[in-house]
Amino acid sequence: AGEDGLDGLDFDFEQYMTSKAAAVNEALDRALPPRHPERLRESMRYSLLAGGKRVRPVLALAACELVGGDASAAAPLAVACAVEMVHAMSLVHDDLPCMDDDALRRGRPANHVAFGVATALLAGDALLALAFEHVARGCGGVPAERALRAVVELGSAVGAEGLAAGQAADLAGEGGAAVGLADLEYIHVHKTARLLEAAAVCGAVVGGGADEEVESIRRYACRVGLLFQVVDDVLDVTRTSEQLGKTAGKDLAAGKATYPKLMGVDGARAYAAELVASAEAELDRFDAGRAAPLRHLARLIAYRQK
Ligand code: GRG
Repeated sequence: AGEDGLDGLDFDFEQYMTSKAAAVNEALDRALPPRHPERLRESMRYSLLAGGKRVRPVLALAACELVGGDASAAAPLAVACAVEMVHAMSLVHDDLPCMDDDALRRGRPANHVAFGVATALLAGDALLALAFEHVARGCGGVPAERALRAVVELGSAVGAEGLAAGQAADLAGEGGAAVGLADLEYIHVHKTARLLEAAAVCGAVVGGGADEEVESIRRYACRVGLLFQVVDDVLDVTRTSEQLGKTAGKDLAAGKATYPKLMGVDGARAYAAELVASAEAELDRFDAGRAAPLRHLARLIAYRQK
């Protein structure tokens, strides 16, 4: 593959991503209209509607199309919006003073800085509840068994087997507990990969995917989630050494465990290469044209330079 790793992929991913993200943004705006401009609602809209690459919803829609579903139907759009609502909730809560205590998110004041801690907490709670309400409302057109599977998938990705578990493990590490490679993997699988997995699985389930197809898509998404974090850690090191004397990456500065620290930069690069190859291998069973968006996404994450 060439420098950007996209050789041989004749597909306009940027156009795909832009048009899918636009459909998601419109649906999110409809899901949470500014009808009652009270503070709680404003705070929810602040974090749901301004910015964000919409990777998770696009993954849900692409997985739906991969199994032959219609991504413009109500159910796929509903699960796509729901995963973004959960993601927005997790960012709002992650930034709170009792968690990561970050004042900035996506280049502007974090939700609790703009609206206060109590409102930010409630906005996160309300976004989480809305996610499930939204799936239930939007899945009327798919068999009830599939709608229920989507709800179970989303719930397990958020709860004590998902985001909340990952965050708890991460906080334990910050509290001084030793973090080895297995712990680091646990944190990233739960904090990052599980929601990407749920996005892809829910899209494929409501799109009518067969069980083996759904499981391939699950493995693909889990590997892409880990890949995202491994590459992030590597870029943190290379950026830092390039800008010696300038700001170090936040995690490095905080002395947090990272892949390069635990396996060396070359080891982490080799691991990333393994992850992108094994993620892509899961797509081999599908029609090449339909798999192109997800193949592209995996390579963009693997070969990104910032
Ligand atoms: C309250 C049940 C409950 C759970 C919350 C706070 C928390 C538990 C979990 C934290 C999860 C978290 C913040 C994970 C980091 C995930 C990550 C890779 C974020 C960055 O995602 P991007 O790059 O962000 O897709 P954009 O801004 O593009 O949306």
